[in-house]
Amino acid sequence: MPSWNTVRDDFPALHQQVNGHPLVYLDNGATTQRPQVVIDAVSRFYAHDNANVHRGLHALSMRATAAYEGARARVARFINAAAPEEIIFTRGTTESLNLVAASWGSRLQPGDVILLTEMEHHSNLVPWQLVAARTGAKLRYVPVTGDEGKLDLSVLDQLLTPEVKVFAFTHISNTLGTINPVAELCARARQVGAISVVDAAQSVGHMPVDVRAIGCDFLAFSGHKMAAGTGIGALYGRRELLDAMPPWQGGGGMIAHVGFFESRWKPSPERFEAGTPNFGDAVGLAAACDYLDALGRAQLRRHDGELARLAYQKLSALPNIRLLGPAEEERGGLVSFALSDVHAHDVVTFADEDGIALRGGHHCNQPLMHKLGLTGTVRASFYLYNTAEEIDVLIASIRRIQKFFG
Ligand code: 7TS
Repeated sequence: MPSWNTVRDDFPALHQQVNGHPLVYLDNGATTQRPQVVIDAVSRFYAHDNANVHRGLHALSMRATAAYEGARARVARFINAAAPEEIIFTRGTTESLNLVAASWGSRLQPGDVILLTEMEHHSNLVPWQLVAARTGAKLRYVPVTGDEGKLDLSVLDQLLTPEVKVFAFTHISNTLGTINPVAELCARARQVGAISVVDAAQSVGHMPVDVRAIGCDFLAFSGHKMAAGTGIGALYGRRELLDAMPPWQGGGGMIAHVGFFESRWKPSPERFEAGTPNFGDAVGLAAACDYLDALGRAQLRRHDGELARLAYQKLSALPNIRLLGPAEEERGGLVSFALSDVHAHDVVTFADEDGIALRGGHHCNQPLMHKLGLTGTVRASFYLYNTAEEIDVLIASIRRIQKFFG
């Protein structure tokens, strides 16, 4: 049972020096660190139970299959899906969103509209551009209000017309930190008969997420942003939608019957999992669900939110700084800012000298950056093991950078 007092001890990667300083890891928006229990779960699986899943009647294959399907049930419980069959394992958020766009999106026609927002990560933007080019559907965007970084919902009625067939949006913006009112957006989509797709990459490991309370049709996330391994993630989809969707990749594991000229598909989730899946990391993802739930995701949300608020306050006291995103409680666990006359990459390089891991750049939000007249920002993103003391280290480092650049 993890405890808040000893939480840093659970993460071996945190205990190291970088450039002669204790590591201050503030790049959790890109990927989080893994606790030892997750590393051990994966390593135990490979050491004892490793075999391909669904393919054999021998003991190890049965154990591996039970572990893989157990992980699916655990992930379903983590987001309160109605059934394990509503969870498709993927490589992560990007693959989950590509799956929806390619498979569900294949029914789109000229005249149909895909509604997105200006704060989407490229992975919830480019797959829809691809499907729009293939089908003749058009793209529309809910605008962002400016530096404050909220969705301008005053124009939603004009945008969300009956031609809209899909409304896809992020739960938490990876650049602005904005938490969007996802349940309200899903309800609005439903009113015009559109499906809703939620990008939960930045939310699912940071706060309670309940797909039935949100009322979404699809929800995508990545294991590596919630203390699990890379190359594993999931797509949640409502079962009746999944069962009516065509496969998007063909291969072993997804078929009921194959002839030389035609094949029939298994139901969901197998239909969407062609080839050998990443079962080792699925086991790790289930261990991460256990770990995060033992800490409590409501507490996690409070912790990350408080650090972000503290960082926002302290940064806004500095001169020549432009802060993005909402100042108050609709903010997730990150802060994003630009210093006048210092390039984001220089800030990241200087902070690294102080042992601090940040991210600088467009964060895969190029259209948003263009709209805001920025080439990039510096981002500090927090997780359960970060502390208020680390924010002081960050502020001291930013002061040093500002002094150096005059
Ligand atoms: N959606 C959001 C909101 C994200 O923040 C990211 C990754 C993705 C989708 C894609 O996730 P993936 O696991 O499939 O790559 N965001 C970031 C980031 O902010 N810095 O590095 C990756």
